[in-house]
Amino acid sequence: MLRDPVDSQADPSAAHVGLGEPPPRAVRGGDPIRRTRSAERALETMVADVRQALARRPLPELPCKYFYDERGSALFEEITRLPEYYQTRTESAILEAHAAAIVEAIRPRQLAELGSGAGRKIRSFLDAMRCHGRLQSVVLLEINEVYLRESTAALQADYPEARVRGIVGDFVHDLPALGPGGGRLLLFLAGTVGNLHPDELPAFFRQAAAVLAPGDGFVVGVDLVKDPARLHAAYNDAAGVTAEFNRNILRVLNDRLGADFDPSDFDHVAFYDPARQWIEMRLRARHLVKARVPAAGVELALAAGDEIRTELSCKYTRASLAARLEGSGLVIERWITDPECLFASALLRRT
Ligand code: SAH
Ligand code: AVI
Repeated sequence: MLRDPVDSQADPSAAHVGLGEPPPRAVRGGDPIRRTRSAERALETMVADVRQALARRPLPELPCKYFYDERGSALFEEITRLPEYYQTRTESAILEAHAAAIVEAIRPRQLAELGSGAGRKIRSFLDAMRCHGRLQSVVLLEINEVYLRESTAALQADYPEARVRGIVGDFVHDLPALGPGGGRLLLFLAGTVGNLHPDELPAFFRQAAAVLAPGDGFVVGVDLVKDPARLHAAYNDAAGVTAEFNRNILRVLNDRLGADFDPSDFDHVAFYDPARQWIEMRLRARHLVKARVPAAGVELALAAGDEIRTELSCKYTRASLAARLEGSGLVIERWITDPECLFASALLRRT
C-alpha cells in the first residue's frame, strides 16, 4: 500500500528533527499542510537566487517561481480567463474528455500534483477515480502556501473519502518529499514544464521517475510549437494582464527583500524565439533605473532599454519532449491533443 507522503519516513525533509530546525508541521489529524526543509528556508534561498540571477550578464534574470505571491497567483488566474490565453481552456477540455481513460489505464490510488495552483483541473481525475472507488489520497506540491491551503481545504471538503494533503515546496528540489511511488498518478499541468530551462528537464524527469514505481503514470501538460503570432498574442494580451503579472515579480522583491523597484519604470516584453522554440518574458527599463535589493546586497543600475529576463515558456513537439525524456525511465504512452494541435496532454509511464 502506498505510504502517505506526509507521514512517510522516506521523506528526507523529516530529517530536520533534532537538527535545530523546526519539525515538520503536520501530524495525523492536524494541519494537512507541511513545509519541506527548503520551504522553511525559502527566504534564504530567495536571497541567494536573486543575487545570483541579477548578477548574470549580458542579461540579468529573475527566477520565474517568484511571480507567485498572492497577487501573482491571482493575476495568473486572470490570465487563464483571457481570450488570447488558449492554454487553460484547451487543456481543461482535453482532461475532461480523457481523464477517465487515463485513470482506467493507470488505476491509481493516489493523485499527486506539482504546481497545483487553484487546483481545479485535478478534479477531472478525482471524479474518475471516485467512480472506480479507488480514490485514497491526494497530495499537492505548491510554492504558494496561501493557494495551497485554499485548494487543499476545498478538495478535502468535496472529496471527503480521500486524505488530502499539501506540501509547501519547490518542484525542482522537493520531489522526494512525495515519498515512494506505487499506485500513483502524478500531474504537472498548464505547460508549467515549459517554465523550466530545457537543459533542466532530463534531471527533472529523472527525479520524477524516482518517485514513481514501474507502471505509475505522469500526466504532463505541454504547450505545443505553433504559429508564432498565436503565441505572441497569448503573452501580449490586449488587457495588459500579462504585463501586470510580469511586473509583479518586482513587487514580490520589494515585499520580501525590501527592494525599492518602481514597477512602472519597466515595460513588459514578451517575444517568441523560433530557434529555441520558447517565449521569453523580460522587463525593459524605460529610462535610467537604479534599484537596491538590500537583503541580497544588490545595487542595480540599468540604462534605458536594458532588460531583465523573468520567464521562459518553452514550447515542445512530441519529438522534442521525447528527446528530453531519454534515459529518465519515463516514456510517452499517450499523446493527446486538441483538434487544433495547440496543446498536448502527455501520459508518461514509468518503465
Ligand atoms: N496547475 C495550475 C496552475 C499552473 S500556474 C493550472 O493548471 O492552472 C503554475 C503554478 O506552479 C503556480 O501555482 C505556482 O505557484 C506554482 N509554481 C511555480 N514555480 C514553482 C516551483 N518551483 N515549485 C512549486 N510550485 C511552483
Ligand atoms: C504557468 N505557466 C505555464 C505560464 C506560461 O504560460 O508559461 C505562466 C505565464 N506566463 C505568462 N503568462 C502565463
